[in-house]
Amino acid sequence: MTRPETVIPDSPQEPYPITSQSEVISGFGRGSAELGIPTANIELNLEILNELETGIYYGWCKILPQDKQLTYQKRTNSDTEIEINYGKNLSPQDLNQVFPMVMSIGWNPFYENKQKSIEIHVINKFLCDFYGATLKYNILGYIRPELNYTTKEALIEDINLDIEIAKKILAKDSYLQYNQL
Ligand code: RBF
Ligand code: MG
Repeated sequence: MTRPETVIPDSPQEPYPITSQSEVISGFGRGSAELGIPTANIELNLEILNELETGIYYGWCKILPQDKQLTYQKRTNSDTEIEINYGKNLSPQDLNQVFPMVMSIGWNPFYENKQKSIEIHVINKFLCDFYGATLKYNILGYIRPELNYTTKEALIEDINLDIEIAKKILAKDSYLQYNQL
């Protein structure tokens, strides 16, 4: 399938905004390492997220640190360990800001995941990760379905296009007014 054109409504339409919050959990570690586009994997903890069409969405998000003791956890399917720091390494600036985000819901056909996943790429340059933190977010619209690709570079190119589309939409007043979380 080729990438369909994204329809951009003048303002968020039903069923948006969908507002929720989830814990940042460990993923495969591919986003940062392989694609150079880190994603925060979150728990699928809301039935409406399961009912949404799989694909790529945009909205706003905010990181809420948790007051918990630092721990370590082994990734599934690999020997690497991750630090569950609950967002405590982030700067005050990163914690008091609402960021634009793109969200991927589905099976990542390029990687043939066996489990449905939800990942958020927060559009900002972070100096550290934030496993265990809570991500509060609202979804305001849909960009495109999940696609398969013949190369990793083509996937990266499409994700970068999603990011540009999301930034452009979210800069409109009718979307900007939702950036309070
Ligand atoms: N994976 C796919 O297999 N097909 C896609 O079309 C696709 N689109 C994505 C769009 C965005 C904005 C993001 C953040 C991720 C997307 N992914 C897609 C998921 C990507 O494969 C995943 O983030 C990495 O494998 C890291 O888990
Ligand atoms: Mg990830």
